[in-house]
Amino acid sequence: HYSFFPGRPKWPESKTDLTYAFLPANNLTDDIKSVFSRAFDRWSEVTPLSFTEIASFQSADIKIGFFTGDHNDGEPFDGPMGTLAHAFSPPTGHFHLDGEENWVVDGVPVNDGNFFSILSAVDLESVAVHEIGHLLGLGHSSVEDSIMYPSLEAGIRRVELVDDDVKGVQELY
Ligand code: TQI
Ligand code: CA
Ligand code: ZN
Ligand code: ZN
Repeated sequence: HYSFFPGRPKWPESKTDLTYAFLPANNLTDDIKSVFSRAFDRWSEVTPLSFTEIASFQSADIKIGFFTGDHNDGEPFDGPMGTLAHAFSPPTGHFHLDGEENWVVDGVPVNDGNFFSILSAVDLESVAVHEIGHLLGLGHSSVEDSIMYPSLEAGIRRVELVDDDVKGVQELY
């Protein structure tokens, strides 16, 4: 079953048009950016929310960036595996990903593709859909195939919302 963060934080009722931006220093390719766009679509399809990419990192509601190690928010990243990403509850909008993961985009490793990196491959879209759930106010779910279930096997893709995810987010918005 789905859950919320303590105090049930959510984006204000008046703010259904949310914007997002990528950390300019990351210089992400269009392929990587489109993964996030698809991940946002999954959630906008079942809520009154819309998500639009804007250029200004400063003024975006949701700020997406890849970081390595300590990046000054008290939650340092840890290299391959362990923590993959973290997102803060509304209305903070910070969405950080560990730049040292062996990210896979559409089945293809972003960095190299050597045997060892394939063993720890993590599907970027799956993590993005999960973290956006957190950005919207969802905590973890006890339903095993839900997007918000707190575990994902290496190399596995899990991008489709299930009933439990939809019910959870629709209770908020
Ligand atoms: N990052 C954790 C997560 O997003 C951060 C976290 C731990 C957290 N406890 C929390 C966030 C409680 C909110 C509430 O869950 S992670 C997965 C999954 C992570 C884990 O890097 O461990 C995914 C990121 F579900 F596979 F375990 C993405 Cl999909
Ligand atoms: Ca890590
Ligand atoms: Zn961070
Ligand atoms: Zn989580």
